[in-house]
Formats: sequence, C-alpha cells, structure tokens
Amino acid sequence: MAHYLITGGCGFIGSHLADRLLADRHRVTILDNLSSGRLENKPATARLVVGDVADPDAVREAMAGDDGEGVDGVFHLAAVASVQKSRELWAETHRTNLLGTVTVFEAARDARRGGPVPVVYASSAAIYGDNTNTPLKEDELPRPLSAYGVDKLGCEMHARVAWTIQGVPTVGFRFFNVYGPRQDPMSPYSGVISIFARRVARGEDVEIHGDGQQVRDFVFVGDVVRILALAMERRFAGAQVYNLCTGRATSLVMLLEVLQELCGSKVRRRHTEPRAGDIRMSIGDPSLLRSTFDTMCQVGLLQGLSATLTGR
Ligand code: NAD
Ligand code: UD2
Repeated sequence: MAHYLITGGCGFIGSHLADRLLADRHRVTILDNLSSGRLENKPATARLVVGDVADPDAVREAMAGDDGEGVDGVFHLAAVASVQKSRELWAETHRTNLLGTVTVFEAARDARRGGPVPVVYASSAAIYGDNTNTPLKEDELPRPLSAYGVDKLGCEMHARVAWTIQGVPTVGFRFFNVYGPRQDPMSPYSGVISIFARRVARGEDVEIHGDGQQVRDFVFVGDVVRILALAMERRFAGAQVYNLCTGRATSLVMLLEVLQELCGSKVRRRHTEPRAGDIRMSIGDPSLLRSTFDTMCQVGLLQGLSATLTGR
C-alpha cells in the first residue's frame, strides 16, 4: 500500500484516478482549489487539502501526508484545462499551468529525507499545435498554438530540469481528448463530448465551432487512469514523455452522428466561427505507449460514449 498525492483530484480525471487508487488499496491525498473541481467528486476516504497548486506552502502541506511521513508519489493533474480559457485569462492560467507545475516539482525534490518523490503529470496534445503529420509521434517538433499548449510544453521542459538538475524523476503524458462520466457538461469551457452528450440526450441544439470536420483522438477516462496508475507502479528515472491516445480519428460531425444514434434522437446544429487557436487535426500515435507499458487504450468510442451517457 502506498500513499499518493493527486493535485486536481476533485476534477474530472483526478477523481477517477482517486477512485482507482483507493480501490487498489492505496491512500490518497488531494490538493485542489475547487475552481473547476467539485467537493462531491472527492471519495469519502481521501484526504483533501484545499489550496492553490502554485502556493509552495499548500503543496508542501499536501505532500507531507496526514502522518508527516510524506507521500510516495505525486500525480500532478491540477490545471486550467481549457484552451479557450487560456486565451481569455492568459496570465492567470499561466500561473496555474506552469508555475503550479514548477512548484510541484520543487516540493517533490524536497519531499522526503530519503530523496525526491516521483511525479506523473498531465501534459497535452496541445503541445503539437496544428501539425498535420498525423498520427503524431512524440519526436515531432512541438509548435503549440495556444497559451495552454505553450505552458504544457513548459511543464515538459521543466520536467527535464527536474530530473537532470534536481533529481526528481517524472513521467509526462500528452493526453489527447479525454472524455467520460463526471466531465462537467455545464461549462462552455468543458470538453466537447460532455457538452454534446448532454444536449443530444435532451434533444437540444448543439453549437459547432467551424465546419465540424475538425478531428480529435478521443480517449476514455478509464483507460487514462489505468495507464497513469501503471506508470507510477513502474520504478522510473529520467523525464520521459508519452502520448496517451488511441490513434483513432473522429470528426465532430461523426461524433454527433454516433451520439444521435445512441440516444435515438436528431438535433439541430448551429455552426459558429471557429475558435481562435483551435486545432484542425489532433491524432496521436500510441506506439511508444504500447511498447513501453505493454498496454493500449482499450475502450472504443461506442462503449465509452454509452458509459458517458449512462454516467458510469
Ligand atoms: P478538470 O478541470 O476537471 O480538473 C482540473 C482540477 O484542477 C480541478 O479539480 C480544479 O479545481 C483543479 N485546479 C485548477 N486550478 C488549480 C489551482 N490553481 N490549484 C489547485 N487546483 C487547481 O480538468 P481535467 O479534464 O480533469 O484535466 C486534468 C488534467 O489533464 C489537466 O492538467 C489538464 O490540462 C490535462 N488534460 C486534460 C485533457 C482533457 O481532455 N480533459 C486533455 C489534455 C490534458
Ligand atoms: C482538449 C482539452 C485540453 C487539451 C486538448 C488536447 C478539454 C476541455 N480540453 O482541448 O485540455 O489538452 O484537448 O489537444 O477537454 N467544440 C464545438 N462545440 C462545443 C465545444 C467544442 O464545436 O460546444 C469544438 C472545439 O472548437 C474544438 C473541438 O470541439 O474544435 C474540441 O474542443 P474541446 O474544448 O473539447 O477540446 P480541445 O481539443 O480544444
């Protein structure tokens, strides 16, 4: 049994990870400022520190654990996850998304008398920008378009510093578009599947930014947390980065068709201007993930969307 810290553990992906780690009989501490996360996402047996991931005192308190023994590893997921929000609140999202990560790495360096604790953290497919050489491999030149993508790339660069200069081992995952139950459908900043699934189920119109032919690699949250937990179990050194993706492409128009079929409804689409900085094609190559961790994303879109619609 280990004790892990999850930053952003009251959010969509973080709360699924907390459930999984607790089911595997680990102890869990969560650090979250509840900005997009919710208290009701916190599993009853997890310890919660309400605080800001860019505040060194809050991070140190969370990393100390409830017994002062210190945690065995950190899953760093706290971030402002919306590309759109990073355009509107540039400096504020930068503080959380980049300074928050450096704060976590620094606290991980100092966390234990026995040495630094390992960090598994969320990077993003947004670091590739509008690169059409799909499916994207990890060694493509990063060319992010958004402030969000630039900050995630900065996290990867600081992870190299964390290892080479500070001795903190890290594994970064470039999540593609993650979806599943518990993703907030009410915020305009939320993932497209959560918004479309709710609206199609209720027979309401959907808004498509642009022509709807933009393509995403949608990954089910259950696969994501399984792979995060697997990575932590491995003893790792260095500052490796992996795509966390399926390699399968789905356009928004296709997504809508599948949702309508599953719900047995037909909804009206309103096309609006494309979002500034929106990526046209985002499909990852999962080869490195497969060869390193001997696993793949296993949940197909139909199965994942059904689980999303039924909330399980
Ligand atoms: P989410 O918004 O549901 O979760 C983020 C959590 O971080 C929330 O609980 C929020 O309250 C917390 N948080 C935000 N700012 C904080 C701060 N300053 N201090 C402490 N806590 C703070 O988003 P998510 O989809 O679960 O994303 C989790 C991680 O995965 C993020 O790092 C995100 O950038 C990354 N990611 C997500 C996707 C996706 O498709 N959902 C894709 C790529 C990367
Ligand atoms: C997602 C993640 C982000 C990031 C990136 C990786 C979320 C909220 N964001 O950004 O964290 O890591 O993936 O590449 O999960 N759209 C509509 N109508 C809507 C909502 C969205 O047309 O009502 C479009 C949007 O313009 C975009 C696509 O759907 O073309 C996906 O948008 P998103 O916000 O779900 O995710 P993305 O890819 O911007």
